Amino acid sequence: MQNDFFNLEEQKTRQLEGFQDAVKHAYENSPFYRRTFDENNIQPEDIKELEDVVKIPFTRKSDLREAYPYGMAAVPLEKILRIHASSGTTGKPIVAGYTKKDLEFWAEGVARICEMAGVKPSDIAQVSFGYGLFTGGFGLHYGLEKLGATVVPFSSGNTERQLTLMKDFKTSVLVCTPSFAIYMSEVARELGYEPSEFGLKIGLFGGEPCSEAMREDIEKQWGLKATVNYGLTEVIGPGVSGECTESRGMHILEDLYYPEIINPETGITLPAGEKGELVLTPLFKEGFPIIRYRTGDITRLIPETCPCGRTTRRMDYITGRSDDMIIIKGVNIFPSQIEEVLAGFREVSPHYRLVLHKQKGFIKDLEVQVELTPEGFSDRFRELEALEGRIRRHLRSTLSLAPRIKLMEPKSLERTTGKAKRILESEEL
Ligand code: DLL
Repeated sequence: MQNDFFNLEEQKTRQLEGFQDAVKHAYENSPFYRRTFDENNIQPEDIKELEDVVKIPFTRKSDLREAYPYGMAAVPLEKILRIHASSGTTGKPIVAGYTKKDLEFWAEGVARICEMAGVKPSDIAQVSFGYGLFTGGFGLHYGLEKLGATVVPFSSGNTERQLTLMKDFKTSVLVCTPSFAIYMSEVARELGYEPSEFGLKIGLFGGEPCSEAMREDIEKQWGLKATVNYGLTEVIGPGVSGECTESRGMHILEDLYYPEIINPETGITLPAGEKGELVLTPLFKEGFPIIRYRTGDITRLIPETCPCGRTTRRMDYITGRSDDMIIIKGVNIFPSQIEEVLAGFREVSPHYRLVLHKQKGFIKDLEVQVELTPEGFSDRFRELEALEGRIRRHLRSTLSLAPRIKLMEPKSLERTTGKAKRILESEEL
């Protein structure tokens, strides 16, 4: 298996060659890219060095929607062995098709991510991501198998049974979204178990943001080492980047994926270390190649090398999606900013929801619904009112806008076995 300790010069050369091959393959085999490159007067030979990649136009989610279902294919369909899709909230799903080679590279990449997180062939890993069109279940499954771990392919849902088998099978690695890990610990306690007695050692979490407060909560509840990994269907699925045990950002498998950070408004590449939108190009993909894909995810590339010694660059934790940005009365807000403020209050739990009250399509008001912890809960109105006031003041100084706060009883917000849905819209007349 490829490791993540590269000679940096060799790495650059390999990336350039990988990028050139990816562009050539797309141009020669994908009608979509042939058309796009021709329209922009670009030939694969124009990419002579890595700096030239900016000549190539971005691929956007809308391009993939329009190509539904097979418009992005660059091989005859009989060479596609598997199809995944991501639903999103609106519009047609995004479809991804994988050849045998794509599946092999994917599994190898995920295996490396798991190894970085400290998973060993002797581990028993319970995959509690959904198996199906979502890439999480199958993606982690084949990567863990490739690593040699024992895989329990549970899929999501059925929480009580998950817990029973976890105990009986002596599961050591839990694989799911961070919000499901929190929910499982709550259910475990309700059933009279102490989560830390399950013996879990490592958590492989991903698919949605995991704030520091969530991570701490999960580690404390389960007594495990939580690691975060990142990926997306359009590019491959999970396995684009993942944390080593230093927990200081996610190492990108740079021999497989070429990262760039751009200003989401201008599309211009940002200097090293600055925060912007992540653009990714997988360098090996045969079935549905994708070049310079605008992920919508906001992060930065960390310029310093990691104390673990791996030479692959790290990306910081995702602070939001460019399309998650809420604009109220001219103020730009990311849900992660609100989450950070809430995390500073020990009286509230990591469960929250943002309700956008809209009028004629515009956001008129923002309501932050946040659940109290059992310790934070009080039947004294005055205490709750004071807490509400403090949260509101903190949010106002961070956001320059004071949202409505609604304190909710413990365990009253809906729990999820997959990705948490934090934003709701309500149209007022
Ligand atoms: O969520 C792939 C995946 C599965 C990654 C399991 C890791 C583990 P999609 O359903 O296409 O694919 O959703 C991709 O989810 O663009 C991000 O906005 C978000 N996302 C994924 N991982 C993280 C993460 C999978 N670690 C979208 N932190 C991406 C924050 C994440 N957001």
